[in-house]
Amino acid sequence: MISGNFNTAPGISFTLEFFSNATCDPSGFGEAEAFLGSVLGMTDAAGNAAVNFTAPQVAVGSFITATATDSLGNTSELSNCVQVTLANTPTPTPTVTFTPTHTPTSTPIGAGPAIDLGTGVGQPGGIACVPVTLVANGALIAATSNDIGRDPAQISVTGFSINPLIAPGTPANKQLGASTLNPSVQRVTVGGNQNPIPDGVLFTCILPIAAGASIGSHPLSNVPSATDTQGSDITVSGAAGQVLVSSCTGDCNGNGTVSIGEVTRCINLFLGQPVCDSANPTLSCPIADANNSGGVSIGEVTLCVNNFLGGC
Ligand SMILES: [Ca+2]
Ligand SMILES: [Ca+2]
Repeated sequence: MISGNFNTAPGISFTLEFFSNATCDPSGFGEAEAFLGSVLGMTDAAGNAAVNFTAPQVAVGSFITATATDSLGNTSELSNCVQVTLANTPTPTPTVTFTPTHTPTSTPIGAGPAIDLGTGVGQPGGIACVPVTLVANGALIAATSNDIGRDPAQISVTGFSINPLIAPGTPANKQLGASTLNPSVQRVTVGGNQNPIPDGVLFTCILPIAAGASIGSHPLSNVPSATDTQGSDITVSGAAGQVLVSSCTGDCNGNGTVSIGEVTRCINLFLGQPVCDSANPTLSCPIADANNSGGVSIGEVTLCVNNFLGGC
């Protein structure tokens, strides 16, 4: 059983169909001999839909193909064939770690406040979305500042997007400010009043990746500072971040494979979820946007599916 969850506009349906074939068409692309099953999403009034796909047993040596269909009945071409090997279902293989991932600052009891940079994943010529997260550990923090450094030859900056949950109009009512300290360091501030900031994402960095950027991890340095609700300086720590550059369309977390959950994220982007989500960075996946158009097409969903079926 493969499960996932959609969250998008209400009343939208989407189907992903899987087929098995005794042989593969000489073109390398699939036929659709035997229907295996489908992942179906129909969102409810709140925009949620659960999807489940039970993959039946498939003969070793046969070929798997897939199509994606949107709510208007537009169906993608059949994907390329993927031959079934010993693990004889198209279930996701265990994920393989190919680069060091964001070091989660596990914050022990009694630790001070921290403002951590996260990991963003993107392709050469694309963008990465890197969240910056406050863990107050009980401190009442009213304003933050982070000096965020990078190699400007590889990674540039188009902007910073405040988490809408703390933006003007919310109880925290915070303003975001950004300035350039030097060609490789940006200072980003969150503040404007003495209201405490709740734990969670402060803002997301939108970072264009050079077309010639090398595949792998590009570090982001982080020098944090903060003041409390009395206006006094308060000591904060902060983890460094990174941009993971990959060429695997749909590999939202940059671990080298596309999981069924990442296929679902590709579909949600196709349905209108933003490629960078400042309120919910775990939904961001700019690497699903293969042509850097700012959105994900049905053809790009098929690329995600192909990388799910055949690996990157
Ligand atoms: Ca992945
Ligand atoms: Ca696109």
